[in-house]
Amino acid sequence: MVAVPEGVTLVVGLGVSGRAITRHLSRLGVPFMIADTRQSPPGLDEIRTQYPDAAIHCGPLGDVDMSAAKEVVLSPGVDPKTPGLPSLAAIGDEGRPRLVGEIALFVRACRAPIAAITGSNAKSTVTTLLGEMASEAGRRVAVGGNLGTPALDLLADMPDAELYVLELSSFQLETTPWLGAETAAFLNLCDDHLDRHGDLAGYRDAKLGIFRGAAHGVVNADDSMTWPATTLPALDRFTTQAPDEGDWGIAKHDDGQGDVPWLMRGKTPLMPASAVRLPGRHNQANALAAMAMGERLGLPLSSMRAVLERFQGLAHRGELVAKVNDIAWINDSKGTNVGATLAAIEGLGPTLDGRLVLLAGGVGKGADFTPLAEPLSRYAREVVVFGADAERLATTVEEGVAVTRVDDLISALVRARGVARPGDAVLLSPACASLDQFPHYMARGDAFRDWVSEMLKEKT
Ligand code: UMA
Ligand code: ADP
Repeated sequence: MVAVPEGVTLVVGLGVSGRAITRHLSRLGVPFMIADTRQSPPGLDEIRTQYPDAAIHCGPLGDVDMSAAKEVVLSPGVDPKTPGLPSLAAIGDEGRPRLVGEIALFVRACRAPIAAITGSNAKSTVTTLLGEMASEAGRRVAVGGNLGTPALDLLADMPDAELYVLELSSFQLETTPWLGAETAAFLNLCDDHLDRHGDLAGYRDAKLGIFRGAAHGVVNADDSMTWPATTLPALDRFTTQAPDEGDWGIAKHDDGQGDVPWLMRGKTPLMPASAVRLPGRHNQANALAAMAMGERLGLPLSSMRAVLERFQGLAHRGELVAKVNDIAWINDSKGTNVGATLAAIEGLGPTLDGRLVLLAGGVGKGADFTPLAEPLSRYAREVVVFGADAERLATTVEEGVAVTRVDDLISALVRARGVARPGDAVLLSPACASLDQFPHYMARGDAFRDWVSEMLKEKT
């Protein structure tokens, strides 16, 4: 058993967040110790060199006596229920170490308004859109969180920021006792991370933390799971239908060229839906959510429109990699849950002359794949499954669509090349995390891209 010395902060996890936490504590001059559940976590030697005075424990957390610690700061990938950790419920109890995450430290140190975004899908897209809108309006804005740059690094990188736009995951929110966002959005909810949160209610509860102390909320009128459990000082709602008074939505508007769909605020037309460069209804919903947050932050409509008209989307989200022999190869590796894959199938399916060849599978995180069965029977030529939960996915959908089982993504691509016909789209939207076969979803998307480029070279 190793003990955390009296008054020392324990940092748990040596990943991207853990390293940002150590940098932050070091800047503040707070003494810390580090623990990681893995025997050889990544970056261990670097940390040893950087902080030679900090004690480091590698192995089970149950081997660490945390009772004298000033605080335990947990990385998001580590479950707060891991044996050895103080309980989350004990936050603030006298005489016991508090268990918090990186965002709690960020809130304490942050001196500018926070715009915070959560949801099962579209977080990165809305976070990036809002960041671009603020920047277009001339604001000094820092953008990060679950998106990539850890929130604590933003404080050091841009100490004079006027606004912090943060993408926050359920993992980050469950260890944030108070956020106090100027504007907070909960975009949508579908099965995801159930292996960690137990069930959908537990996952939703964690996400509702986005509203703790918020001055303004943005929720999805079409998804009651995103609505806060308590009354907020101000609330905006978005929908992909015609909006109620004051809501954000999409309705027909006669702009002199006939009745066409426009993004609307109540009865006020904002911009033609066709002017939003990102494709699909789901992205129009994303545009409305970003605009509702932007309006609260005082951003002019002209800046918000300009960004929506030019923003082409992030890599690995519905990204057209190539079109060969009238077959589109689309990388949606960030489709890591059923909701994202549904949006991809329903957005793309009706636009094709041919059909979809879907490549899917990996770690299903306990989700129910049933919602995919009907749209796949309508739009897919074949589903090629691979990875840890391939069999469960196959048995859920195979009544309505042809299914081929393969070992990995490369075999799935080879199979897809064999079955796709002109007019089809080969879509990697796995509805699963990649961690059984790849380090992360980016590596999976890169493997897809690389294979497609090699195929193109062979053809020329
Ligand atoms: N790990 C251990 N033992 C430890 C510490 C970590 O086994 O003691 C494992 C975790 O179980 C996990 C991996 O190491 O499998 C990484 O965990 P971490 O907490 O160190 O993660 P970070 O490297 O700090 O990255 C995290 C987010 N990752 C997770 O929440 C799993 C990143 O989001 C985020 O960009 C980064 O902080 C900066 O804020 C990634 C993600 O997949 C993109 N997020 C999930 C999602 O979007 O669905 C929530
Ligand atoms: P997140 O950060 O929440 O994972 P992203 O913006 O990275 O969100 O998108 C993740 C996946 O969700 C991508 O596959 C993307 O195409 C899909 N997506 C984007 N917007 C929506 C939406 N409004 N509803 C469902 N899926 C969406």
